[in-house]
Amino acid sequence: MRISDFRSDTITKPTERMREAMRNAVVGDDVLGDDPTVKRLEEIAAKKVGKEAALFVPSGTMGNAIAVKVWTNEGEEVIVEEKAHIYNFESGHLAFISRVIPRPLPSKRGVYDLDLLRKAVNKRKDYHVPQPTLITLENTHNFWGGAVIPLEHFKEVRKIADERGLKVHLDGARIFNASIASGVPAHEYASCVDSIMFCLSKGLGAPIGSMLAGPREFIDKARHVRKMLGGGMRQVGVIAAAGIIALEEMVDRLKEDHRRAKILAEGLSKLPGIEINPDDVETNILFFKVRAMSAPELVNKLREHGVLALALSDEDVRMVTSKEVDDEDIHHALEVFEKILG
Ligand code: TLP
Repeated sequence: MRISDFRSDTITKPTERMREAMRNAVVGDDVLGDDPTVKRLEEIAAKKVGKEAALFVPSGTMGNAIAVKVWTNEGEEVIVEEKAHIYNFESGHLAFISRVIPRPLPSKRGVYDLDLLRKAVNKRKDYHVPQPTLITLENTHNFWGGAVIPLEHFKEVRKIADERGLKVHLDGARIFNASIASGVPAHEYASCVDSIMFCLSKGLGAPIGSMLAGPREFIDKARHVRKMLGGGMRQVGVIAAAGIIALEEMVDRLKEDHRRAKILAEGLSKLPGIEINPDDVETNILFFKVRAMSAPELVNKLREHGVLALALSDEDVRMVTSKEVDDEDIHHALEVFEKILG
């Protein structure tokens, strides 16, 4: 049976070019600072997002956790969007590692209400009141269905942060999806924030790894926190080699994933018992509501026919396109949906 896997873009497997680069990678002990392949990846990554320096980390979660730890002190407040991955899906590291208070704010598809944000930033200075020191952004926004956050919003958030000297961290796990969809280079988004994390292991296809980028002094501190968390890796050029291919060869093809997600969304929108607006699908992630049965029930039925998706609540299903699904998989998925719901 054909298996079409739409659970995530984290399922992507390394390309032949990556495997070849991994086999041939020149390596050294990166904790001692002598893995030339990691150094090259960190230079390429920093340059891509226009930052002074970058650090290779094992996961996006660790990259975000390190950034929060470096930018904040215990008991301070971190402003998060209420559906943000960093707040909802990273096992609570804000509390566990950084011991900060998340201040969730509502948004319109990941775009903060500027009045609410300004209010949250300009809190009364009073020793009773925990003071915010960091604002986080997410682009593309996962749980808003891969929404692209406009550059204009980044500029506005920067301005508000500067009113009280706050730092801004971007969870840019899928920043290249945002960039391909909007035509805005990744370094332009990054120029509005103090630090950015982005993943090599999602749509870009590397097997493992994310990058954290920012000012050199920030990255020096981040290297220390990475070691503390057990994220110092030794001959890791073996993996970094795949990351270099990811950044150099895998960005442009993301438009294919976006095109396929749109076709899937349009097909789904015509089916009874499914609620989705194809206009909301800007990149490679789509969420829809199921009315005909529960989301877990639908996902189980899909699985029986070789279509894998994730139920993220009783009524919400998420599907993600990646290099592991082709046009035939889209066709297969729509046929199976029709069989179940049609
Ligand atoms: N997202 C995963 C799951 O955790 C939901 C996925 O399948 O989409 N930021 C964002 C916006 C993410 O979507 C993810 C992973 C991360 C951070 C964390 O990255 P990893 O999985 O490398 O720790």
